[in-house]
This record gives sequence, C-alpha cells and structure tokens, in this order.
Amino acid sequence: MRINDMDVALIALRNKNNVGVKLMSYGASIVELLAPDRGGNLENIVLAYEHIEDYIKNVPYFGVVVGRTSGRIGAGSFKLDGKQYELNRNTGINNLHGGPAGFSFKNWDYTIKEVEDKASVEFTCVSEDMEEGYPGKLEVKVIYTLTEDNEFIIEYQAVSDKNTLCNLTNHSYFNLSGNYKRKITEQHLKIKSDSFLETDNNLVPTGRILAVKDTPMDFNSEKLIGRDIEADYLPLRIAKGYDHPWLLSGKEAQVEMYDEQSGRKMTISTTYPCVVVYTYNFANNERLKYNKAGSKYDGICFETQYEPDGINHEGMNSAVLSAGSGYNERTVFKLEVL
Ligand code: FUC
Repeated sequence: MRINDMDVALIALRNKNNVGVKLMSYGASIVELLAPDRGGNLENIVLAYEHIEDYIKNVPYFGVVVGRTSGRIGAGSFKLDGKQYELNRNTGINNLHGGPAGFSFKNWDYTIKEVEDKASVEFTCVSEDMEEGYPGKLEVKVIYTLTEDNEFIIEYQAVSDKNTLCNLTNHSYFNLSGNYKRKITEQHLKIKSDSFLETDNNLVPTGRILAVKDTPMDFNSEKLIGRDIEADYLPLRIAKGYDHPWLLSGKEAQVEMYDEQSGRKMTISTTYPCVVVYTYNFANNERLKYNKAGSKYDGICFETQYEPDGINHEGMNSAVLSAGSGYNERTVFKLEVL
C-alpha cells in the first residue's frame, strides 16, 4: 500500500483457533485483533481507523508503538549525566509519547518468522542521535507473536550507543464487546495495584504516589469500569476519566478485563512495573471502522511501561538505558472465553 509516498505493509497472523491479528508497518501498529466470543463469533477487539491514511496524524495513537518515551515528560526536559536535554514538545510545554515525530509516526521495517507453534513479526527502526532531542542512536525492535494458545505477545528490545531514555509501549485501545458494539464502561476490570501516580492539570506526574484504597482508583477486586469513572474525585475530574499510571503489584496477570455479555476475557502479564490506563476521554469523532464515530469510553488503553516522567522524580524508574546495554521487556495478552 502507498501512503504519502511510503510503502506501508499490512501483515495478518492467524492461529488454529482463528484468533487473528493484523499489523501495519506504519507505527508498527495493531490494526485488528480478532477474538471469538462465547458463540465462536470472531470480532475485532481493538479500535482502528476505517481509513489507513488517518494513521498519519493519529491524535489518539490508535494501535501504535510509542517511543522513545511513553506518556508525558514534564516541560519536555530532563537531566542525564549532568546535561540538560530539551525534547521536541507537542502538548503545550510538554513532550507526549516521544514528541511530534515519535516512533508512532515511523514506517518500520519488518520480517516475518514462523517457528513451530508461533508466528511472529519483527518490526525494527533506528532513531538517530538527538532525534526529537534524545541523545544516542537507538536501534529498536518490537516483536509481535501469536501463539496457538491464544497469547498475543509484544516484546520490546533496544540498544543505544549513548546513555538515553527508553520507555516503549503499545497504545492499543481494547473493547471486548466485539466491533465496538458496547462501551467499555459495561466491561469489568481488575488491576493488581495499591497505588497510582498523581498528575497535575496537564496530566504530568507530580511525583506523589497515592494509595488506591477507598478511592475510585481501586481495581484490586474486579469491578465495572463505569462504576466509579464519573465519581466526584479530583484525579478523575482533572483527567475526565481514567488516564493515570498505576504501580503494579505481582509479576503476572496484573490486569484482567472481562466482558460478561460476549464472554471474552483478556489477561495481561507484563515485565514492566507500571500501566497507564486511558479510557479515550479526549475522543473527537475519529472515523472508526464499522462506520462509527469515536466517542468517549469506546475503548481502553493499557500502556504497560516504566513510570512516565520517572527521570524527573526521585524514587521512580528513570527509564535510562545505558550505552551498550540491552532493553528487554515484554507484555502478554492472553485471550479466553468464559
Ligand atoms: C494517553 C493519555 C493521554 C493522551 C494520549 C493520546 O496515553 O495518557 O492523555 O490523550 O493517550
């Protein structure tokens, strides 16, 4: 496919149970994830544009890989090895998701691999020294794998020739109802986490860690996403819904989402310490598939990552990747029907 003079590839993987994923080289993105419901009907559980060209702007970051850093870097600036770096800014004074020309807007190279019961697509890109303001030439690999046990795995690898920041995620919006039939507020969520990061009016972490106990942020027991989403609680009012980093406890199955009506369940296990959960609060009538205009709560992102803006706060993971050392994180999405 040619878009804006780029050769953009679409690659489809499907396993023996008919779970299928469609990937795109632009943004190394997930543009479709087909999963069966209780009756065996295959439907799509990720938000996607109807028109591929809309991924060129992609203000909501549908499906894409985000980098070099995920989330906001306060004032677009940070200090590393005694030197102050100024990043390109794209949300007021802040840097969001790696800047205006971040990894979500690159057309990645790819190779397809098949080994026994697994099929993978390896996307690679190179980010040059000082690109978007980050030091070091960074070589990145994102590997998507679909297994025969309905696991969809994302592995993030990178290496830099100088100390730099690296905090990679995928920005897919999930909706387990299938083809976005019902809002995510009617679906259940569980997050193993006792605390979340407070954010300021521009959604930049303040450095304070707040307890979830007795607040609408507590998802330790499964509850409907919509149960407390509009509660009169300052962090929710500021973000207009959920848009916060949770510090994860436990090493696996840290997040579970379930749609009672379809029976679809998704369990997320990650090596990252944090997940930013975002409920599409800033929807703006995006032209989605199935002839739908995107509206608030049509999808939910689980952006597994290091704490956003960690470099600017004591006691958090800084996301510094040292020269020559390997970046290696993974997130697994397991699909089931209950
Ligand atoms: C999420 C949110 C942001 C933003 C972006 C498109 O990661 O944290 O607030 O709207 O997505």
